[in-house]
Amino acid sequence: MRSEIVVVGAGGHAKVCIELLRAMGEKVAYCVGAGDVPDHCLDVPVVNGDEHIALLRREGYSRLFVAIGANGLRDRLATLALSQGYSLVNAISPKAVVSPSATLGAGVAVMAGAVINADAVIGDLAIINTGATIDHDCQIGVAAHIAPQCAVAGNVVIGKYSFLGIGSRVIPEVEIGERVTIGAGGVVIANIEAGVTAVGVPARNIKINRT
Ligand code: JB3
Repeated sequence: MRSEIVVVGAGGHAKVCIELLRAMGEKVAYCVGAGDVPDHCLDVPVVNGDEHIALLRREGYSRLFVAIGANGLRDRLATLALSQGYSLVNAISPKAVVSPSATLGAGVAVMAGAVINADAVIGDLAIINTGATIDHDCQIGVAAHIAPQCAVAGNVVIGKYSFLGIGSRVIPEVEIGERVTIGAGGVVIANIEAGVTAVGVPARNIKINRT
C-alpha cells in the first residue's frame, strides 16, 4: 500500500491544499483533474479524468484529498473515491489554531491563520479558508465553504454546501440553512433559510434557489 496522497482537482485550490499537505509532512503523488488541465499542478503530475481515481487505487494508493472549491462537486467526487476504498485525509495548516475540543470530519481543509474554537464541529469536506474564524460551539455542515477572513461567532449553525463569501460576518446563535450563499462582506444578523442567496450589511435575501 502506498502512503502518498492522491489529490482530486488541479486548480488554484489544489495548489493551496498540496502545500498544506506538504506542511504536514505528507507527499502528494498525483492530481486528478478534468477537462483542459495542465501537465502539473505546482510540481505534482496531473492525470486527466475521473477514471484515474480507480486506476490509482488499483496501483495501491488509498489516501485521497478532494481539493475542488465547488461544494457539490467536492462531495460527489469524495463519495466516488470512498466507494472505491479510499480514505479521506484532512489538510490542516500548522499555522491554523484548532481547539483540542473541536471535532473535525474527514476531507476537511483548514488554511493558515484560521481559528476554530472550543467545541466547534466541522463537517466532512468543509473548507475553513485563510484567516477565517469559527467560534465556540459552531456547527459547520458537510462540504460548506467558509471563505477567507470570514468571522463566525459562537453557536452558529451553517448547513451543508453553504458558502460564506470572503469577509462575511455572522453574529452569535444564527442558523444558516443548506446551500445558502452569503455574498462577500455580508453581515448575517438573522436566520437564513435553505437555498437563499443573501448580500449586504445586514445581509438581505436576493434569491431563493429551491433545488
Ligand atoms: O477563494 C479561494 C481562496 N479559493 C477558491 C477555491 C476555494 O475554489 C479559488 O479561487 C477558486 O474559486 C476555486 O478553486 P478550484 O476549485 O481549484 O477552481 P479552479 O482553479 O477553477 O480549478 C477547478 C479544478 O477542478 C480544475 O483542476 C479541474 O480540472 C477540476 N475539476 C473540475 N471538474 C474536476 C472536475 N476534476 C475532476 N477530477 N473531476 C471533475 O469532474
